[in-house]
Amino acid sequence: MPKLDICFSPELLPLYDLRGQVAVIVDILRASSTIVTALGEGVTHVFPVASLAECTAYGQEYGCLTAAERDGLPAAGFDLGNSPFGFLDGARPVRGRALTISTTNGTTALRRSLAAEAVVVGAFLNLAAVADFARRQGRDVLVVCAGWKGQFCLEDTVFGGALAERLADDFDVRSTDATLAALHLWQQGKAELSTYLLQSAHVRRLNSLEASHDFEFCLRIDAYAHVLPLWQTDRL
Ligand code: 3SL
Repeated sequence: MPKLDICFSPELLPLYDLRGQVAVIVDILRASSTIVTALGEGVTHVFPVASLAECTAYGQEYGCLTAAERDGLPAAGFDLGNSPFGFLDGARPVRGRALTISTTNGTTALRRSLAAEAVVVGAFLNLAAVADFARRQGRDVLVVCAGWKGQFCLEDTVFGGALAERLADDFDVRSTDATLAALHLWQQGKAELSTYLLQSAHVRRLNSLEASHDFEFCLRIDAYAHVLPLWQTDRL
């Protein structure tokens, strides 16, 4: 039976061998949720990049929309920040456009995970799509939590627990303490997920940036149940 494990921070990635595995990149607040929303709202594909300079360069080379965030705030000089509402509120048409995005933690975590056999972006918004993909692949899964500047994040870990619960019949979700801990946290919080995660550091950070509506949106389980951002060559 394949195994599901959880890497609590990209800083821990050197401890894992990604080869042959499915890597699920998760940054619930907000990069992975924003990428899923963008694709769900008709963006054709996404170039996730680590640096702002790359974001500018991709924007120029491909003529695509640019989105960038640093320290929770939209970075200057780009079309959009990292709020899913940038793809929803209709202020800027996104359907049919490509997008490049750079965020503090999420897109960097993805770029650092490309040694995996398959790389997908996971969020509560597309939990079903990620679980279906993992089942079809039948390979070991590593959930890579983007965290915050190398530190553990509650919301990314709780997502790992939610995915482990969905896959519990088909995957070994009991062989690492990381997955056990994530399952316990998810089971503790799932009945009142928003209340539970209100305690988390990043929610407090977003609230101070007046982005609390983003938080509620990012917890909508399976709102984009069929959106699967899958890394192919150089894009999702
Ligand atoms: O670090 C990231 O990748 C971002 O998702 C953080 S924020 O939610 O935009 O602050």
